[in-house]
Amino acid sequence: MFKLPELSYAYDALEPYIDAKTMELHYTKHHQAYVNNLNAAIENYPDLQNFTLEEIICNLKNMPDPVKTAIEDNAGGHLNHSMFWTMMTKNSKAKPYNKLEKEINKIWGNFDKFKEEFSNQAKKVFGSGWAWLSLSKSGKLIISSTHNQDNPLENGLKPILGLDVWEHAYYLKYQNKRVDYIQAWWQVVNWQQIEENYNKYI
Ligand code: MN3
Repeated sequence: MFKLPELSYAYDALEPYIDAKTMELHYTKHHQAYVNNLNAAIENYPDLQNFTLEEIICNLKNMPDPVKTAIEDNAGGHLNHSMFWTMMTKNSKAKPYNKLEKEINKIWGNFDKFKEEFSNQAKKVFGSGWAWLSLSKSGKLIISSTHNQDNPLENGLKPILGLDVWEHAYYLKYQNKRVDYIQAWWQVVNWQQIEENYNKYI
């Protein structure tokens, strides 16, 4: 059965950018609910219980019809949030600094241009969803977004950076001001982890 992964920092570690109350609710309530609902959905399908999360996400179309939607929503929610927690740190460097930095500069010209495009993508997500930086099949970095809890893996992309723009991720502190949340979030991006994610795929 799937489990909530451990958080490697305290709920208040990302203050003032991500407030402790939001962090706690997001992790202990929202993420936990995705885990619980995913386990409930696969309860009667023993063979699915041996799948990794990634295997489930990459095989959504083969999931049993009665639980297909529940699996899509909750496996996605579990994977997205498991990734998201590791993509943030209180010891954030201002920007990527290695191979990823070079590649970003090559494609967008400089980091600020990249940041602007990613932020715009995040701002534009209508309703609930995520903004992503991923590697395409041909190994090119691309910015995209997904709705609800869809993950870029479903489209054959390899996600290395993601931003949750569901209201539950920011409403307590930022209310309707998603743009302010996006701007603040850049202060806690764990570029060391994002570089590692990138290196894993290239
Ligand atoms: Mn969320």
